[in-house]
Amino acid sequence: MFIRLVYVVAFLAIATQGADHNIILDCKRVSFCNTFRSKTPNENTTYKANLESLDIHGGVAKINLTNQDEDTLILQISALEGDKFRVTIEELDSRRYRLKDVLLEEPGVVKIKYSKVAYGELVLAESEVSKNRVVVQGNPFSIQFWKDDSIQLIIDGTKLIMEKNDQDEPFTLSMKFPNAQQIYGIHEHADALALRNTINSTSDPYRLRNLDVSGYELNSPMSLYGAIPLLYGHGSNGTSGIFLHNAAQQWYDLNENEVYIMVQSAMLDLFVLLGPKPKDVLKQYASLTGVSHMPQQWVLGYHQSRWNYDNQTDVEEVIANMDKNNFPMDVIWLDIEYTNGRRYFTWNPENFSNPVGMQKNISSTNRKLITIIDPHIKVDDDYKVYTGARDAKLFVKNSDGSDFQGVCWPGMSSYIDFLNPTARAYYAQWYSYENFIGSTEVLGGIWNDMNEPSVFDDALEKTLPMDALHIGNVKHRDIHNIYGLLHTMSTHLGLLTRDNATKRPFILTRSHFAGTQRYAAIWTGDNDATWGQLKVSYAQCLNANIMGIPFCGSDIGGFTNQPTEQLLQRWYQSAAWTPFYREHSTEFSARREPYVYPENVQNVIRNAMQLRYKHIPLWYTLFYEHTRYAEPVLRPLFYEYPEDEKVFKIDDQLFVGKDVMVRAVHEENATSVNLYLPGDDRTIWYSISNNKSYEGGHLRNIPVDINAIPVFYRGGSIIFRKDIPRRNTVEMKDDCYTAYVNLDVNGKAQGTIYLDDLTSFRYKNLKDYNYARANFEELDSKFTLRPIDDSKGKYNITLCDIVVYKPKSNEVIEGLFSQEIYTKNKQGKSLKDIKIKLWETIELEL
Ligand code: MIG
Repeated sequence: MFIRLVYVVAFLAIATQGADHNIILDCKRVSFCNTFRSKTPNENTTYKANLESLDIHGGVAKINLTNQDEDTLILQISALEGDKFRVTIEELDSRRYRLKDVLLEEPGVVKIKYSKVAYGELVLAESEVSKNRVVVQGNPFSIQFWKDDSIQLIIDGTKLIMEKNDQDEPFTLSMKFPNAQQIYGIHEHADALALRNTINSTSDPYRLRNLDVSGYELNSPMSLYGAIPLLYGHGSNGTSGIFLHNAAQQWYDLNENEVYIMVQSAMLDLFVLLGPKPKDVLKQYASLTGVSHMPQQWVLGYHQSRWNYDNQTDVEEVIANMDKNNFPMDVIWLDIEYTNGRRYFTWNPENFSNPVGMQKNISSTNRKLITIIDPHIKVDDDYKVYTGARDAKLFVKNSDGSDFQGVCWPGMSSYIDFLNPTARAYYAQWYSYENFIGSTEVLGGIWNDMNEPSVFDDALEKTLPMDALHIGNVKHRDIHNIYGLLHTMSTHLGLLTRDNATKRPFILTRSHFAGTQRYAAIWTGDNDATWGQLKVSYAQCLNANIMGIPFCGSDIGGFTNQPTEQLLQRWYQSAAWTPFYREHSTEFSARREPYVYPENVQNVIRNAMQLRYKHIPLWYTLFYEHTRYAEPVLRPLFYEYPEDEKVFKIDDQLFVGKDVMVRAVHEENATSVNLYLPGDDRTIWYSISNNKSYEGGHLRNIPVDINAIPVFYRGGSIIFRKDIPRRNTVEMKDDCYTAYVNLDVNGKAQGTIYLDDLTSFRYKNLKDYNYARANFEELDSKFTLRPIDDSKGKYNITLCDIVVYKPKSNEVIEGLFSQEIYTKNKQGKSLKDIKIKLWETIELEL
């Protein structure tokens, strides 16, 4: 009780004041950051590359770096399949930690067979005619990465520092993207998508160190819950990237196209992604860290959450109220209070005395349940999850070898050492139906929170101490940023095993790292009920998407404090276009389920939610395309229009796939909003919010009212929707589709549709899916659906109708567009009566 009170008070204080800078460190208080930020190597410590020392072994080039102090470092360069290079630098006697668990597999090496030294430069390539080359300059030491005839990246070796002291083994790395006009990436910060300059400013560098930051601040380089050390150097002439494969604390100082990185410890292991377009960089990155698997379809519906729904009756009433008021919903969530004293994998015997009965009731309405499971384990001799881990020595240790203990929600707790595969397997088996007593299939997913990990009584930064030990005496310092990733690996294994790998696990995680996309979705944590937080949620999820994690969302309304009705409505409208669509709020705010509001507010929210549900087929197809092409589901404008400088800083607009563009309304009392329509005078944007079409290539000011935010379909696209309002995705299953055909200037349009069994891995293991391309040409009014590949699925659909959008005149900069609705084919047969086998080609004449 005491602990609870303390944190209630702390929480309230934090919620109103922003983050606590006594607890969260800035660069000045982190010794290596403070010293490195202003330090450059001197005459004696500057490294040169001894080009004569070149030794190519197994296709990998090794070169010695030395300075006048007679320190020697080993530089290794390898060329990788798919337009990538890898660079490592370490001491001769290096004992630096080599990260495991992050990469999909050991990347395939392309052997370096060509090397040539001339004029103090060494050229390395697969062959003399290779398009990808590395040029190492001896003195001054630099490494250039070439693609075709352009330098994509230069590492400035004269700024390299690599040290060892009692606590740390920090290093620096300095680089420049010659083609770049803008740097993007290094998730996760509450800042603009287009990163700011931090060098020579009062700002700290951007920091990556996973922390439980309550009350996080906007426009800040302060680290949040996740870390993805991937960065894009982007310009209209080309894009390339780097991925620093290192999970220790790190800081990034930016200045135009230059990046200075300061890292606390572990290996300097850098992947260079040669681009040349944002799409290529992302694909190169995904080839290293993987893509997400398909979510079950219900996960794309609406999620209703709250800290906390108090008891079984509360849960059932929320669902009943949603139904009574016609709000669609797929999932109800339970936060920490459902457990017996925050002992995860148990139920509170009073308030959740009949979990099985509750889940039956949830299931009878075709809904699912998701519950929270955190990584800290209550120290309690009567709690088997604890005693089992303690006896098998599966907890993180203090530096003296005893089990680490710290305070978290349950009181004194220990922390599973997820670096240890045995510990992952141990924790995983608690998810089984036998061990997690009272759980059933209706428990469709798991929420992993507090996994930075959060430790309340740690005075500095509320997490595990740097010198805590993991298996093999690995210092926590070296793997801190992957603790959450490892936690979700274990949970994923647990859910897979629980259902004999027949169901796609769904996990929501707060902490994340590169590779998290393989296991989990993320949300943006404890945001606040402000307009600025609504705006930044787009930037954060766009950034997550270009960092390879498509499944992202923010707490609708803001976690802390109370949203105004207007803010809440705008949030529902904007979040409908982010992959993860959940309302969630802290126990210190008033209830905010949509039905507690007056009817006019309810109507706006209901419309937003229904618009989301109408587009479920689009979301589902986009997730498939992500698995197949490693394309993000949400895309910033620069991703689709990389040459157009006008889009580089836009982050309150986004693309869902490539055909839907949305502008969040994040301004209070807006009666109009400015937005940019990319493309040129041959591009048409159809607004589904005001039924006008617009020409591309212009900044526009567009009137808005509370009923809708601007949403556009791209001319040339076909979008499949299910327009009949239902209570959830399950009940939409057999509904007919409407194809929205959005003609381009040539009277043509194209789109894709994907279908499978919605829940299993048969799409992956047995090719049990259908993926088809739709085509429409105005000239002959023919609508064609053609299978894209030789998949084995046998899925039928029907079309309720086909709606064709077309500008009224040929030269419309802005004007109402015409809509033609076809419900029959030319022969007069109702479209609804035509069974479309998605594995065959079908032509409909309209
Ligand atoms: O310190 O489980 O971000 O979504 O409701 C707060 C209680 C702990 C933080 C999560 C929030 C969740 C809350 N948790």
